[in-house]
Amino acid sequence: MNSETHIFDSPPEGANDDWTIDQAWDKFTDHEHETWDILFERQYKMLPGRACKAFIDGMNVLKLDKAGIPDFKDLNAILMDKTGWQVVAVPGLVPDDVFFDHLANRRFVSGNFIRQRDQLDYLQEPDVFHDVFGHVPMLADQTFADYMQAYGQGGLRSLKYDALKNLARLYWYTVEFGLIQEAEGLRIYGAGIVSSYGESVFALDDDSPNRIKFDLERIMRSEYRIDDYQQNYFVIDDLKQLLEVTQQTDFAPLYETLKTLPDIAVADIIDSDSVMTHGTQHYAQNKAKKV
Ligand code: HBI
Ligand code: FE
Repeated sequence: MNSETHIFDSPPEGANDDWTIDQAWDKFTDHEHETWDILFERQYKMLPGRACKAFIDGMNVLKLDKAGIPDFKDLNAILMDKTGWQVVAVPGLVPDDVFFDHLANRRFVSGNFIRQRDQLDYLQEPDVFHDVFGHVPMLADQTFADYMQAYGQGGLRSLKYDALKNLARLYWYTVEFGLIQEAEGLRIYGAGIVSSYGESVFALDDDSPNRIKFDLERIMRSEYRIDDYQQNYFVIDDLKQLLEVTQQTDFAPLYETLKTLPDIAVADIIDSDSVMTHGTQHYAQNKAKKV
């Protein structure tokens, strides 16, 4: 995800050919389980009125409020039954084709480590808290689960069209930083927001970012920042919209069109945007990414 982060060319020593490893749940120390509990406690309080319904339902059905780092065996028993997804452990970032292949087969990869206590808000690579707390609840939703698989299949195809850059932006602005308009108000479904203490408030309450209605082509032209909170968020009407637009779009001609259009800079608004909240954009700090 982060281009500065080292990615091995082949699976490291001890990993399987598909880059997975044994979670070795018994090997996590009490200290590491407590780190999960600290992060969980802090985020859990944030969720009511902020996280979308599917996320809250997913947390509950997966029993993520149980103390300690979840044992994937228990988690997968419920998740598999619900939507046919599984969580598999990997050492860290995996190559794009490997990542997409797992998604296309309804497997979500999770980093098999947890951040240090002095880095509760800062992460270079996704750890088990970001991957499990942030991503897995949404995978208990049938529509979102299908979207993630469709995304993985599309990801594999995008490599053939040399369009990874465009498709990665779709992941970024939906799966990681997506907002959803629910009847009760604006809510978070993106894992990068929901697993971040600061951004879960910023994304909904701060007056600096723009909140723009979801538009597939627009998103695939949009640059993003990995070192700070987002300045543009994209808002879907419901999860069905994500799945349908992904299934119904013929991406091959779209990629051709995209190659003729300029990229859109972070924080920019274009004429065709349906802007729900115009940001003040006074929030321009160069701080470390908060995950
Ligand atoms: N590897 N472990 C891991 N987690 C990711 O989120 C991830 C990855 N490799 C590649 C990747 N993401 C990107 O291709 C996506 O952002 C599209
Ligand atoms: Fe993520």
